[in-house]
Amino acid sequence: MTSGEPVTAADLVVVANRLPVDYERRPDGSTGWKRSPGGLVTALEPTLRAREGAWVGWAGVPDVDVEPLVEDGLSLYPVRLSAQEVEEYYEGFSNATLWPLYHDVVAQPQFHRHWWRAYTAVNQRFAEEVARIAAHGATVWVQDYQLQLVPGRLRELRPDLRIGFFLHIPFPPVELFRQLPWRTRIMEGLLGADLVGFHTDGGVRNFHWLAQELTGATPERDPEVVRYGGRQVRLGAFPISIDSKQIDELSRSDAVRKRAAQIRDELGNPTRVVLGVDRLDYTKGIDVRLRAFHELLEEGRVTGGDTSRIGAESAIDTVMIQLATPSRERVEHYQQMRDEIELSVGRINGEFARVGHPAVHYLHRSLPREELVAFFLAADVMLVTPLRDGMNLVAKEYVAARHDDGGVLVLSEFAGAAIELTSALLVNPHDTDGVKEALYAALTMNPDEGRKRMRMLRRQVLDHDVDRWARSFLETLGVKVDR
Ligand code: GDG
Repeated sequence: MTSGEPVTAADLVVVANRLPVDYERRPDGSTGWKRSPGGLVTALEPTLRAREGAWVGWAGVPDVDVEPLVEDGLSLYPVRLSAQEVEEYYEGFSNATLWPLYHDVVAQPQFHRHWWRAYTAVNQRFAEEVARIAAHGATVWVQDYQLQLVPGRLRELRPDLRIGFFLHIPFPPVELFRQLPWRTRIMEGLLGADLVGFHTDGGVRNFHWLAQELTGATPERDPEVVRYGGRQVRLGAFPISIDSKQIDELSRSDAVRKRAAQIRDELGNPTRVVLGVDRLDYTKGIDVRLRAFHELLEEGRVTGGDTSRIGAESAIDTVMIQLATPSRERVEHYQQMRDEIELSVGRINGEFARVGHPAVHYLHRSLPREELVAFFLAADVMLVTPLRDGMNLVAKEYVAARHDDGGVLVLSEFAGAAIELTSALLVNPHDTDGVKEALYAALTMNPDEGRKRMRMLRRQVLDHDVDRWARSFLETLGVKVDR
């Protein structure tokens, strides 16, 4: 799949922790690249291709030196990370310090000076690689919390560049951010950009305040601009989205529709199917929805696999499916949480399943895209209950997959998506009774009302896709995007 020479002076450079391909060591000893298609690459590929575009990131395997490559016409520049750096910069500072801190401290962040040192060293390396390959006056778009020092370092190395930064996770409230021992360094790093983007206005406000408090940046008349180091830094909310049309089309295909019907059949054709789809992460509130479902079973308002229980005739015959993609399995909090979730699933099934008919179906693996969309189409109720989430693309994907206007979305107020998806049943995930009642309301919703809500949700998601997101960020940064 690789051909051609990588560009040596790129006009537009995307910098992310990971490349859009993974380096693979195969069982037979050979090595190669596997595409790992994500929303970001889908959104940016046309623009990157239309210019002399390049992508800088880690190949996903430690301690390998790989040459720059061209993959489907896109120049990719791998950054080398040692096994120790993966442990300290990625699993440590990124995923055990910043991730919990930025998600409202739903788990305790760990502060270690050697993790911070690895984070600064790796950010420096990314910045140097970009400085080496970017053309004079090029545009650089830095992605996410793993690379917050890159804009600052890059500006020192290459003041000629136009630099944008987008944060995919929430930017935390002032009081929480101030816990970070290196808070001023992070703010200075981000202020190296010309444009700093967040999912929501809340992120913009938190950043605006902290920039003044920690770095002496001064406000401008425009509330989305601060002055720092003699330059103007623009801030803005750019809610990310999905390739809505692609999911809509996939969900209309014969294969996916057939598979959706088959899934319901395999579940024993229950009256209602409830679905959760997440990376297995403690921010996603998987425990919250299991608790709500468990209580509805205990109260006899729904029945799981065992329809022979006393009082079951008045209960709604409901099956829950939780798909949990393996994630960050070497980080301690994730191991603990996995154990807790699997314990809950076991308890619920122990009490409420019948042989061959579990009440909760739990899969800890990643599924192909088509299969995922078939699950969306098969589910009457989608439960998205994060304690905190930057956006949550799953909520938008569910909506895009419901070309039949069917299905009800129950969505946490603490997901960025709640700002746009106001016709969902919005819940506070800390309020178990509230989640339980919303789930029951979704299970018993009048079909006309359900369709009305879904139509409104679909209008929003189909009009605001990931292409529009990327275009609006780049245009605000001053890049002319022509397609
Ligand atoms: C971060 C922020 C923000 C999941 N399981 C499978 C699978 N997935 C796909 C989903 C979705 C993606 O993974 C998950 O995206 P989310 O947005 O829900 O969550 P994070 O991974 O935490 O993403 C988040 C996002 O960045 C973008 O800015 O929205 O707030 O935390 O696309 O469909 N895909 C396949 N099989 C699976 O089993 N194929």
